[in-house]
Amino acid sequence: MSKRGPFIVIEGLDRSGKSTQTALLLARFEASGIPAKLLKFPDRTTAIGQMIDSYLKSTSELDDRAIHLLFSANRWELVSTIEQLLAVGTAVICDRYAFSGIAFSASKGISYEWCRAPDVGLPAPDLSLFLDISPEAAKTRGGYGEERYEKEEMQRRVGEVFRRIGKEIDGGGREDGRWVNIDAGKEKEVVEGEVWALVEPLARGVEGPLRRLWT
Ligand code: NYM
Ligand code: MG
Repeated sequence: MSKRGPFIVIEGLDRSGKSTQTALLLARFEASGIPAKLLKFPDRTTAIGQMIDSYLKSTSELDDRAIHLLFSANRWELVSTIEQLLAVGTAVICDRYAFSGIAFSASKGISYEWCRAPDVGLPAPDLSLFLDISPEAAKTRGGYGEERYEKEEMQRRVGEVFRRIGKEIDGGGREDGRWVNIDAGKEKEVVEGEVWALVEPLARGVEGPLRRLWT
């Protein structure tokens, strides 16, 4: 049976180095001659993504649950793209995914279960890497931008929810793939090496069907 592409997700707080590390990971795939595509959530290019973008930039206001569902819909609209890439053996690297959806909305006070529900059944990553950085260290990295949620206190709560998600994925015996915390306070070359060491065993393809999150 031919292998499908691996589905790799990189998560973390704002300023944890996700964009840098996903770009470096894509370069590793390319240097190894393995087809790979980098996706980013939210995908601000779609109609739904543009609504999310204006919410994050505070040029529009939305109910907390309404914006949560838009973030989720923004993933669902990319599912067929993800499935098609993986099926032809292309690796998919995602900068944020459903875990960000839960972590950010639950930290606003919406229940964890409610936040998770719309993402149940999405393609499950084979490996999720959490770039672990303290909100204090994140703040020193040039400070936060102007977007909603980029406040130290909010990031602290978001980090707590991420930790809960990680424990459930790794400890629940579920078919949701692996979750690994990486110390993102280290130099970017060191983090990159640790990321690649975890991804490399999957890089040339994965056996077995794509699993579904939380099913
Ligand atoms: N975010 C991202 C959510 O609140 N829910 C989601 O489902 C996703 C994917 O959007 N502060 C938040 C986290 C970020 C913000 O993401 C924009 P980025 O990676 O900074 O562009
Ligand atoms: Mg950001």
